Amino acid sequence: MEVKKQLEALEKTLIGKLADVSKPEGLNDVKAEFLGKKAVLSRLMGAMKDLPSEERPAFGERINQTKRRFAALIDEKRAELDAARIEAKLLEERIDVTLPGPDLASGTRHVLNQIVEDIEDLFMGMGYVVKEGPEVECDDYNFERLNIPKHHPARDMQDTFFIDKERLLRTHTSPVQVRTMLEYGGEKPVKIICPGKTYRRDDDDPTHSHQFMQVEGLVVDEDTTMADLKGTLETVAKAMFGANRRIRLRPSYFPFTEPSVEVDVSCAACAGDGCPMCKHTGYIEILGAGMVHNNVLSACGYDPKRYQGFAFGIGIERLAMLKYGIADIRDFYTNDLRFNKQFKRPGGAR
Ligand code: 2NL
Repeated sequence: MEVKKQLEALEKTLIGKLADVSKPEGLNDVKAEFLGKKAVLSRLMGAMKDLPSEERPAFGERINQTKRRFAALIDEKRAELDAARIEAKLLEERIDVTLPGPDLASGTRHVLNQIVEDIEDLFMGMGYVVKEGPEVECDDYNFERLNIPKHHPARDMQDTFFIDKERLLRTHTSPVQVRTMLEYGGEKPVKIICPGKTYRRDDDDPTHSHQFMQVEGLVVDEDTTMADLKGTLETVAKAMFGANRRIRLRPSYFPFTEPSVEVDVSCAACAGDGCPMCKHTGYIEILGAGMVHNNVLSACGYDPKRYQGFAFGIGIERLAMLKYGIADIRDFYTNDLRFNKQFKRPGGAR
């Protein structure tokens, strides 16, 4: 039983060495030492030929058993080390997906565009289509078909940026409505809003800018009345300034509407009682509107005997100044980030 003891001692040595191995590569040396050609086991196998032949099978089997056992111990250790290596790698590469991301500097939608887009959303919800058009226009669409006759003061060089005799920078977005009526061919109902940049020859000061934003609206159909206009504008006033606001119409004059009105909204600061904000009138003017002039309908291909329409024009800067208490219109165009960022909306751009 000398061999048995020897093999048991060998196994103990192997287990001891395996315990010291910390990397799979280290197992190769151990394997060579215990199972290689020059290993003790191989030498014992070689010594088998000196044994009496009847003892050889049992001896050989014993050695082979030990070989399998050693190989199994080494494989086991290898599997253990491989698993530990993967575990360590996973741990090292672990990402905590619940950590907040870095604070990316995001821009701010310009306050004027925010208001324009709010108005677009409101009107799209009422079935209007948003129409845009060129900023360089012809006299015909900007003035002539809008019942602004030759020699009208609005056509004066003083008020309009002319490019040449025929072309100019549009002074309102009305030419987009003219284009749409012509496009629709005098047959189908019109229900559009037209946002965009407009230009007037003004000296810039706290309340005037040579470039400004407008949203105009136009509805043309077979039974359109002033009551439709008033209800629509009330909806706008409540959406822009709050559900408790009321509106008031005052007679006014525009060449392209008849009758024409100026629209006031009840003062948000004093609820109509009168305060410095509304100059003690209880109301603040927010837009102009009216029923589309028959001459305009005719000039744009719609039969005034069959069709009526209403239209309105909103100056976006003035609206924003009222809504946010901004004193100088030029603040919109200076692009001072300290100004622009005040209108950042929570949760994203809109
Ligand atoms: C204002 C007044 C207004 C319109 C614009 C319009 C357009 C067509 C036909 C008739 Cl195509 N009218 N637009 C009508 C009334 C007033 O704007 O003070 N805007 C700032």
